[in-house]
Order: sequence, then structure tokens, then C-alpha cells
Amino acid sequence: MTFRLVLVVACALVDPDGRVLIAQRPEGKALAGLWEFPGGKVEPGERPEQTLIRELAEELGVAVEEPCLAPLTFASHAYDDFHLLMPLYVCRRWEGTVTGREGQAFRWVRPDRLRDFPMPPADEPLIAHLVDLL
Ligand code: 9L3
Ligand code: MG
Repeated sequence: MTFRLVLVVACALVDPDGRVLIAQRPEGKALAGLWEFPGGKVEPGERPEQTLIRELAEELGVAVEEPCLAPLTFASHAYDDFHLLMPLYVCRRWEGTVTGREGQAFRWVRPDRLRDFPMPPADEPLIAHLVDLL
């Protein structure tokens, strides 16, 4: 049996009050309407940390700094047509103001309230790690 493995990176931006940013996947994308830790697919030739920097600039208009980037944990999920592998990074320092550059909604949420938001199946198991960390 073969399967397609897709590497996606995701980031928990954490503000000085310990709240975590989640963004709502916009209409027209897979899993539209669900709340996620922002990020996206690693493109050929990219290091995952570069992907994270690129995706957060594209989606949220912020510049995260490489030194703050180390995976906290990894998520995986088997979709119908591919297997997702997704490291979660945590970042407390960035430049710029978060903006929904793709028209998406976003919210800053206390870790113990993250379960109130419907998330993609890969993201849900990550909540417990954030609750432990923060
Ligand atoms: N995905 C799931 N949780 C996340 C992210 C950033 C992505 N936190 C899933 C949704 C898509 C795939 O990974 O099926 C690729 O993501 P994107 O490039 O559409 O953001
Ligand atoms: Mg994305």
C-alpha cells in the first residue's frame, strides 16, 4: 500500500498574557470554517522553519524570528487521500500586527478555552500540549 505524506507546519503564536492565536480557515480552502493553528505546506526545497516564516507572513502579516522556532510536538492525521505530518511550533516574539490577510477571522484564546472551537482533527491533540506548556 502506498500513501502520500504531506508535511505541514503550524504555529501557536502566544501573546504576553499567554493567549494563543487561532485562525478560521477561509471559504474555498479545505476544512473551511474550522479554527486552526496557522501554517501551511512545506514546499520542495524549503526547510520547515522557512515555511513557517513564509506562511505567517502570507496569512497573518507578521514576521516570526527563526531563533524562537523549535517544534514543541508533532501531530499526524490520515485523511482520505493523504497522511498529514505536522510539527507545532510555539512563538512568543514576532514583528508586525496580526492581520487576517486572506480575509480569515482570528482570535486570541486562553489555552483552557481552545476546546470551545471546532478544529481540524490534526490540531485537536495539540491543545493538551499547549495547556501543559502555558
Ligand atoms: N491543516 C490542518 N491544520 C493546520 C494547518 C495549518 C493545516 N493547523 C491541513 C489543512 C489542509 C492541509 O493541512 O488539508 C494543508 O494546509 P493549508 O496549506 O491549506 O493551510
Ligand atoms: Mg495555511
